[in-house]
Amino acid sequence: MTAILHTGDPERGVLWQGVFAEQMPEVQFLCSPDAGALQDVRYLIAWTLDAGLIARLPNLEVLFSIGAGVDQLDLSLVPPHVRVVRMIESGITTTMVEYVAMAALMLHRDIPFYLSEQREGRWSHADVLLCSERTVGVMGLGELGKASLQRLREQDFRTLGWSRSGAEIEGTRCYSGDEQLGAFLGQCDILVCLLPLTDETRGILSRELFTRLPRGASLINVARGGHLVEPDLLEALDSGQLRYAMLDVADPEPLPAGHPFYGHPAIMLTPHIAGVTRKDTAVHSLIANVRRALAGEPFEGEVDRQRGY
Ligand code: NDP
Ligand code: OXD
Repeated sequence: MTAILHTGDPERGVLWQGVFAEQMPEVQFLCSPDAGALQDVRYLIAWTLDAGLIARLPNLEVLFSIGAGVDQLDLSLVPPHVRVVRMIESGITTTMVEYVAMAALMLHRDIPFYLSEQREGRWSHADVLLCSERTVGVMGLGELGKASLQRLREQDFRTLGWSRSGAEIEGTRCYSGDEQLGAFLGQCDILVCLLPLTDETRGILSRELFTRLPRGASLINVARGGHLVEPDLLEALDSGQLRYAMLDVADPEPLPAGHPFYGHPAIMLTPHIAGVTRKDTAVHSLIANVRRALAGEPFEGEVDRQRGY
């Protein structure tokens, strides 16, 4: 019998096992490697990988990521013929869109400034602009970047997008590639990073990039901690080149105790909760993709292993 093996959160495993039993009884759902015959496992769903486990799955065909990103999976452990599929599901998209909208509004309305004024017992004002007077630029125009831009437009922000190959998005001017990065950055009052972490994008949020933003711009990083060069962010905030940063991701996670980001008045931190894989919705995306695998149809969210996303 064909089997799918789930690793990670045991509570989620038990819940998904029940859904598979009802909706896809032809595929055995294993909640742990000891729960069945590993030679039957053709599909693995995981957040991170264990080298020992991969070696025990001789018939693995597809690795499904629990998350939208795949950089946390060490793909060097996975034989080249195994296909890799990222998670596209409404729970991640909805929570990410809500987070980006909230973060953009918080920075737009100077909430980090007011929080630190409150802590100092001061009652002072910053200038109030309209959303329509502020430009938000999103790096990465995939599933999450496009959905976030739609909400930002609905909030009346001026919006821009940037990606590798460019995109056509009504109401958002889009830029592509290294040649157009400067023109994009030069207009962003608030920059949102929604890129995958690859060899090309690691460290992209650096001094060089910050100096291309208008002075006093703010940063929202909801992608991966590895995109950010931490000392460059501290320098840009301290010099006034950047005004605020809202960071949902760090490297490593959790950020070690005593790290300068924790107490920095211009930085707001959240512990990687921007886009959350929802147990109740993600299982249906997984089932739809397993059906595609069985039918030999293309997956939703297949990763190009050469490109890294
Ligand atoms: P997609 O794969 O759908 O989109 C990726 C986008 O990034 C594409 O537009 C792609 O360009 C662009 N891109 C990739 N490489 C480059 C490059 N070198 N230069 C310019 N653009 C590039 O990803 P998602 O939208 O689904 O997710 C994005 C990331 O968000 C995930 O990889 C993950 O790291 C992060 N994430 C974080 C979460 C959190 O809770 N903080 C939750 C979920 C995801 P092109 O269109 O040309 O291919
Ligand atoms: C993801 C994440 O990639 O949670 O989905 O970061």
